Amino acid sequence: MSEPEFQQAYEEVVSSLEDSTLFEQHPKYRKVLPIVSVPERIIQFRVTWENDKGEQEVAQGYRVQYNSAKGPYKGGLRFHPSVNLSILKFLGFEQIFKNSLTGLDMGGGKGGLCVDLKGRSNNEIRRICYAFMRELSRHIGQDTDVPAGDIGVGGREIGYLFGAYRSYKNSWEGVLTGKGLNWGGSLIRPEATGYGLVYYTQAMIDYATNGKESFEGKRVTISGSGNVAQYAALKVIELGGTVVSLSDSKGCIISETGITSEQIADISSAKVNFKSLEQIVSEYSTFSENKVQYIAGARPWTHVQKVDIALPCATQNEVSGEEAKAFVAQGVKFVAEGSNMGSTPEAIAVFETARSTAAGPKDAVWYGPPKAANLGGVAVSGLEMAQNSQRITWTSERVDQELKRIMINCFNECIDSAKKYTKDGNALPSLVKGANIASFIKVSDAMFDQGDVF
Ligand code: NDP
Ligand code: 8G0
Repeated sequence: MSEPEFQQAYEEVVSSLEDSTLFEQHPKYRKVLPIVSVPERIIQFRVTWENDKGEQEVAQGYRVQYNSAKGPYKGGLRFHPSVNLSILKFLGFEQIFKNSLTGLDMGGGKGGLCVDLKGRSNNEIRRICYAFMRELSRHIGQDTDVPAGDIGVGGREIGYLFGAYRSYKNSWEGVLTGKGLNWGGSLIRPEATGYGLVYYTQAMIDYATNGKESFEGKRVTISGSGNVAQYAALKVIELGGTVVSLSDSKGCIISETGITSEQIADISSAKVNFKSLEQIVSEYSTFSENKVQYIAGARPWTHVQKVDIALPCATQNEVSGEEAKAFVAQGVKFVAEGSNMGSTPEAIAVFETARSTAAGPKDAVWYGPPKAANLGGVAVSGLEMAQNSQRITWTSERVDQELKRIMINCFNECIDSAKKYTKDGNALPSLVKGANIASFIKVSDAMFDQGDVF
């Protein structure tokens, strides 16, 4: 079967490992690859509901339960017309390794539904979520598999999915994360991926400049305008940076002086109602007071100038090799991925070459891979599970502090593993190789201990 996205994610991990000294130093780890690449279980199911016109619709639902050596399967649900098994396998495979880097007890999984929710009524969205959970509820549970949102699944959908689970199973339990704050959710979960991405990038800046620079005064290009992009942008602004772009599936907005937090608040409320950036820019007063440029059908990358930092936060393969070259040419020094597999392999190669051939840390381009840079979301999901088990709620200060600690720990682990196992490690460590090696060792050791690999 042709599974291009999964193949791409798998090959990135394998090439990091093959480039390292891990297999030379410990040949047993090679045995893990053919085992860990096969999901423990894939559930594929029919989802059917009545639309607002009284017609029956049907769509394909999935849950890929990839690996449970380190804890219950954990990972989001994507509701998007592009959803297929290759995409969910790539996301599930990434999730296994990412989750191990959080330091919390979580396995890896991913699921979703091939559907476009855009333009559907609240009632129809509720019926779709209930129909999806009618089957999924047989396969998940707080100690088995704990899904959350992802593209197309936000707080509203998690509410309906949780209500459906509760009703079908007669059980109120921490079976989903990203829940409402008044019914078992964790403070800072909505913010976690975007905030964590910025904390990870801060650690990159710190390392490269020996603590001399920060987000203050930096120009940042961001793609996407959903959950991850919004909170990354707000944190960049809070830390004194300028957000020069955002985007959606139809186009991008560019602001030389910086998109404001008021504009982001308007985007946030309009996106729940499926408005495009083009509509938002023409309808909301925050955009008439503070003009931005809208470019239809384009990603922001080659339309921004004098940028220091790039944070892709929309979807997979949204940075091409050519766009990566344009970043390097204009002096971008930090790229960190909010989206999963945001960069193509060609783009990663461009960034990694610009790191390994640099004269020193300050001249290098630092590439923060998604399985490290965006793990803040699933990390706070793990903290939500911990709070649910204890039946208590932590303060936002405590969750935010834990999130920072987890992001910085993860950064240090990436650096340490790159130094220990890569040939060019000591001078300018590769974060992508470090993340792949560190996480592969953690997952592999758990699999050996439990007899998954022998
Ligand atoms: P949202 O659904 O909230 O937002 C997605 C954004 O990306 C929207 O602006 C959407 O545009 C745009 N987008 C989606 N698909 C495409 C496409 N094919 N081409 C161009 N633009 C597209 O999702 P999230 O913000 O939650 O997720 C964004 C990325 O971050 C994903 O890769 C996700 O896997 C990853 N991620 C999310 C985490 C989380 O906690 N939510 C955690 C870790 C990673 P439009 O509005 O037009 O639909
Ligand atoms: O919280 C989660 O399990 C979750 C949700 C959406 C995306 C991700 C991810 O790490 O990609 C995790």
